[in-house]
Amino acid sequence: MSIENVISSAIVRSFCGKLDDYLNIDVALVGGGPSALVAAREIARNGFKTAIFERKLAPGGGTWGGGMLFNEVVVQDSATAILDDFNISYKPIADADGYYTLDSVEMASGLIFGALKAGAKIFNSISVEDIVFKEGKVNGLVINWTPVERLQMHVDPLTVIASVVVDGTGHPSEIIRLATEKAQIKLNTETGKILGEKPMWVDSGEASTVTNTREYFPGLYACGMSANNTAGGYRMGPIFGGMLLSGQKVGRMIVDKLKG
Ligand code: 48F
Repeated sequence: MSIENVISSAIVRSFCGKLDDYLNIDVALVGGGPSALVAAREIARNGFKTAIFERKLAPGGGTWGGGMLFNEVVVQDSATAILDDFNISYKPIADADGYYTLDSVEMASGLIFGALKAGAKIFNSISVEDIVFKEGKVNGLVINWTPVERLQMHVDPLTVIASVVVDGTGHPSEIIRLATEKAQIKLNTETGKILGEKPMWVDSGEASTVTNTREYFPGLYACGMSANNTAGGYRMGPIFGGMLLSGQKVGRMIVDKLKG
C-alpha cells in the first residue's frame, strides 16, 4: 500500500470506529463551551461513555475571545479549584480580592485537553439538529455535518442514542428550544417554557447560572448560559467562574443519577 493510501485509510477507519463506538452512549453533551467541557471531564472520569458534539471546527465556545477580543478572562475564588484540576494558570487581580485573570487561549485549550484526557470524546464540525424523543423521554440526538447544515444540503441526518442529553449550547439554548417547540415538552421552569436571558448583572448572573443548572425534563439537562437563558437569569460577560461551576454541578448530578 502506498503511504498516501495508508494515511487516508487509517484516518477513515479510525474515525468511523470512533463514531460507531459512540452512537450509543451514556451522556451526549451538545456544544463544547466551558461548562460542557468541565461537565464532560467530570462524567468521563467517573467511567461513563461521554461525548460532546460541537458545531464549530474548534470547541471552546465563547472562551477564546476573552472580553471584546482582549484574550483574557476573569475567574473568581470559588472556581479556581476547577482551574487547578485542569492545570490552567491564573493570576490575582491586584485591587480585587478573590478575582483572577487568565489567558483565554490557555483556558480554552486547557479545558478541551482536560475533557479529552479524562476520556470524553469530542466530535467537532457536527451540528445537533434535533432530539430523539420516545415515550415521553429525551433519548438522544439527531446529528449532521455542519457544512451540510450551513449549505442547507438536503441530506438526512444520523442519530446518537444517549441515557442523558445536556444542552450546553450557550445563549440560544438550542436543544431546550427544539424540545419545547417540536416535542412540546413542559420544562421544569416557572412557566414550563424558556424564560429568556435578562440583561447584564454580573454577580446575579454568576450565581443564577449555577442555580439554574438542572434537569429540565426527564433525560434533558442544561448547563452554562443555556441554563441561564432557560430559567431567565442575568448575563455576566467575560467572567467564567459560574460557567465552570455549572459544568461541575451538572457533571456531578449526572454521575449521581447514572450511578443510581
Ligand atoms: O456559549 P458557549 O461558550 O457555552 P457556555 O458553556 O459558556 C458561555 C460563555 O462562553 C460566555 C458567557 C460567559 O460569561 O456568557 O458566552 O454556556 O458555547 C456553546 C457552544 O455550543 C455550540 C456552539 O458552537 C458553541 O461552541 N453549539 C450551539 N448550538 C449547537 C452547538 C448545536 N445545535 N450543535 C452543536 N453545537
